[in-house]
Amino acid sequence: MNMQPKTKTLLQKENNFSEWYNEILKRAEILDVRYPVKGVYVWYPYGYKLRNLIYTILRSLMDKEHKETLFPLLIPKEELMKEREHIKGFEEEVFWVTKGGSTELDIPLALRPTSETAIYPVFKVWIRSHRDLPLRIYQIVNTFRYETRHTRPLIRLREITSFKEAHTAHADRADAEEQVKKAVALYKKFFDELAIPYVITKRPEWDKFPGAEYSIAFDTLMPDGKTMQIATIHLLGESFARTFDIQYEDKDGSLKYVNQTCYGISERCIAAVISVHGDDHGLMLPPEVAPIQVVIVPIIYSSKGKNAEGEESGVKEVEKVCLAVYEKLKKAGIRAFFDNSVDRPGAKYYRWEMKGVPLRIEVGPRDVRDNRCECVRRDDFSRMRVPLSEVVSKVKGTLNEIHDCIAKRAKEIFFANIYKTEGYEAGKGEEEMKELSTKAAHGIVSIFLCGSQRCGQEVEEHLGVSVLGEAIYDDGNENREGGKSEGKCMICSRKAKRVYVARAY
Ligand code: P5A
Ligand code: ZN
Repeated sequence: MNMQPKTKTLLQKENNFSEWYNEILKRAEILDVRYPVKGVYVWYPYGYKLRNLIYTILRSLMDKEHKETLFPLLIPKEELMKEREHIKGFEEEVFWVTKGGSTELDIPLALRPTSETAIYPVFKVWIRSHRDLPLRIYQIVNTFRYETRHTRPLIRLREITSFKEAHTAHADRADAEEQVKKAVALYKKFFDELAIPYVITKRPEWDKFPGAEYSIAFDTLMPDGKTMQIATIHLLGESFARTFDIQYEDKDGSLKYVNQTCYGISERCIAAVISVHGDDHGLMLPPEVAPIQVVIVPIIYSSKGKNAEGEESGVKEVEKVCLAVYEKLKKAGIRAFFDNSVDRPGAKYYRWEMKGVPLRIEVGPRDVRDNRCECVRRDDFSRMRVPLSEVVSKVKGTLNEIHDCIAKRAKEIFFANIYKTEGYEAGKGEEEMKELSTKAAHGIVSIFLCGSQRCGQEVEEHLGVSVLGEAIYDDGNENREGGKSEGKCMICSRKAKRVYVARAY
């Protein structure tokens, strides 16, 4: 497989994020965008490994309280159409299978855009008694959405390949609301492990999931100043239960509708890891999810392309030490790779920096003599000499440090780009609107808004932003501390709460 690009120009994440993003996907071998269907892409093996490591974390968090299942991709038209609000929201996004060979199907089949209408008819037969509750399941599948807005790899797909969707049923609303909180906590843990900062908001009425009572979303900030929704959690209440007749027999023998929630994450979480942490040298992967955590590079050529020491035995010695280091790391459970290819060290550095390998170990003849190696960190390029006897413990410690540094840096940038306004409570002047608009071009702005759709949409149009929603839950946003939590709507002057607005993906 020849997937190595020839050009080595430095990329510019800050100046042209969109180009940077597309180049990184190609050069780091994450996704091949040459598949001839719009919004549908191919995972390269390296990208798929990254995907699997990220989803292993997600799975292990889910498995604590959910059972993994697998439902069919095809949904009969009748089921998909049952829930009025739900289908209103999705009907323009559904791909249909209408033929088997040349025969028109009696019942058209939808490719799931999400699986409520595949799963809930089965919940109806699975759930009999209060003893069956709570029921918590999830699946990781591909879903299809006929997106009409600009499609983008990992971000806006027509085939979402890695849709993790959870569906739960509860005896009452209190238990369902408790589940919403648990899901928020679970997603917080997940994004914390990926070192991705976020705000958590309750979406406005007009932007909630079709069929839900309310929706909660996680949004992160992309390098171009736009937010991206990376997870959503919905309280469904009884609406789907009534539509699909999901009832259980309570302790007193009465029949009751279940109360439901659902929540989901897609490969946007991978887009976030790539975009938030990457730099002009390429990917920068948190060690937990890096397919290769440590790459070992023998330094046996001088800058002139010759063996620096000019002796064969030196080469062999270096290789021997590299192998020994590799074995030690592997034994310790570290994903190490010994790059013994014929490429020059410079080419190797370039390649593994592009691929986001957190730590590089270099071994040259002098290191062999001194029983040591040299470690170079991907996050700050700092170097450190390490005695061979300490290599495992030093690598482990350094990988942990790298995670913390990456997380800290991402958080600093994120919170530096959340702007809190105090003075724009109502009757805003032209100047103030301009200032708000400028700030919203770089990040997230917190303003006072009443809950009405009219005021929300006026702000959206005036500032060219989306209303993310009311900030809820403790999301570690120091920025929110200290300011007033209630004020007057900047449009209509009525009583209002703090709401985040931003330009959104
Ligand atoms: C929750 C899971 C749902 O579909 N049903 C089951 C609920 N919610 S959602 O908000 O519509 O989608 C969940 C998350 O999926 C991401 N997402 C996408 N990612 C890539 N391409 C798309 N076309 C796409 N559409 C949605 C979002 O992160 C969303 O929060
Ligand atoms: Zn208002």
